[in-house]
Amino acid sequence: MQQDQLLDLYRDMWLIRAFEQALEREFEQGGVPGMLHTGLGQEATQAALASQLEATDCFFPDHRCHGINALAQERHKGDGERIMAELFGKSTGVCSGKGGSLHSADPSVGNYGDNAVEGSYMATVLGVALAAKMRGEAKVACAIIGDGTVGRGEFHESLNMAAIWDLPVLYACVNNGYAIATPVGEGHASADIVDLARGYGFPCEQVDGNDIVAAHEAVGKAISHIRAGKGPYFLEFKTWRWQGIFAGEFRPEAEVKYWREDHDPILLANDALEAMGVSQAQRSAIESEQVGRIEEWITFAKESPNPELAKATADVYVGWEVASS
Ligand SMILES: Cc1ncc(C[n+]2csc(CCOP(=O)(O)OP(=O)(O)O)c2C)c(N)n1
Ligand SMILES: [Mg+2]
Repeated sequence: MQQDQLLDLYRDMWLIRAFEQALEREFEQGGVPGMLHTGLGQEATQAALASQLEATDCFFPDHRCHGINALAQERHKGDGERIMAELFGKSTGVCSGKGGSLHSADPSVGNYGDNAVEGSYMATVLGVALAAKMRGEAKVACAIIGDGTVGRGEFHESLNMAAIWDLPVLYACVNNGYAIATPVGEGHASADIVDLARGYGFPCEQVDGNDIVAAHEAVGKAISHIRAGKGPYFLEFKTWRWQGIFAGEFRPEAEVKYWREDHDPILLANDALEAMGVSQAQRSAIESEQVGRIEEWITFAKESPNPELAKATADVYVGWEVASS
């Protein structure tokens, strides 16, 4: 990978990390409504996907994808701050503050949104892919799912149908080792999800999701395959989420140390940049620039107005406004 490209991805990863850390801080102070699942630790996987999906593609983010959502806004419309505002429930958010973390969507940048039912969009993604195929569009329809989703029936139905109809689907399975607190090897017949996907007969690959160079290359290869009309592709990203589900750490100390200190995606990219001769000062400047930018997004979100009551049902029901009493 060229130095400029790695620097761009490093910048993207820092945007995600700064976003999630600032959001976590604000959440703890009570400023962010609802629940919060962060993508901390998964920045390389997210940057690899966000940097290569076009606005005319489609992706269904999962509950840890604030980073991908923000990067998609930023890259295609230059308004990443609207994802932050959405998480704060403000009227300037991409869904006017009514979507929050799980329902942030903006199809104009390819973001078709998540919902609270894990795995449900494994079915929906087929519809987008089938429509694209029937219209002759070179669209990639991407479903970003956690390892936990693999236990849902829709996972297998989706892979099977994509295979027999040869649909342009990119399955991006983020295997962070746990669903809630269940280790992946206890919840599924294989701890390597790629083994379960292989039976459907299309290309499947497992990649180190914390290695931005490897993750970026794998996504590029998968997208080229799909755009060439060769059907679906499955990628399993091995990664780890910093955030547990409950307060306190439930994972073994050595495991935490490995992922947070020895195999952190940003530190790995930092080392790769150092090896390319990028100075510490330049790397630190990227970090400060992104941290500063995110603080501006936080201010924007905090200072934005709440949604108006009169618009509470707008865009909720198609062609039907509910009168507010
Ligand atoms: C159908 C369904 N079952 C259960 C839940 C509750 N739930 C929310 S997150 C989660 C675990 C998801 O694990 P995984 O897909 O591995 O994602 P991670 O949080 O590890 O990124 C569960 C079971 C849900 N949202 N939907
Ligand atoms: Mg998981």
